[in-house]
Amino acid sequence: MIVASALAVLGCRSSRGGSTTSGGISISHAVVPASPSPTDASAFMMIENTSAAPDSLTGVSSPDAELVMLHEMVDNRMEMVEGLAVPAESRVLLAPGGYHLMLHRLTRPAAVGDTLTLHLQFAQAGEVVVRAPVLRYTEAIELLP
Ligand SMILES: [Cu+2]
Repeated sequence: MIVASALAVLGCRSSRGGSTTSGGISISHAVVPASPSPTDASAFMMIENTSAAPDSLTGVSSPDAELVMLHEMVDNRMEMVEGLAVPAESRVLLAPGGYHLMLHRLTRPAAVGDTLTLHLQFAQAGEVVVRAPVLRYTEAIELLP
């Protein structure tokens, strides 16, 4: 298990999101936009499978929230997604209007400057831990590729 800090390279925009690599899975641009809700927040990121075998995200948890769900926006509504396929040598982007993680019942409000820890379970790569900085909404969105 590898935990990478987003603070390693300050001043470089693309390095400000959380990133980590474990097995064939690389996570980058992990961000949590500061939430108007004290109890709920969303998280976005890029998931890349660098291996020659398909993988899938099967579950997410966080020490900073009681419940984390994978959602997809469909016709302006959020739908729960059971698992997210990450085909071999390909990328899946979690971004506004598409897939995202929903953090429910946060242990504390997600305020700018905080960092939330996400434990992503992959069928092949196992558990991948990434630390996602909380940024102002516009900053968070600009950071996504
Ligand atoms: Cu949602």
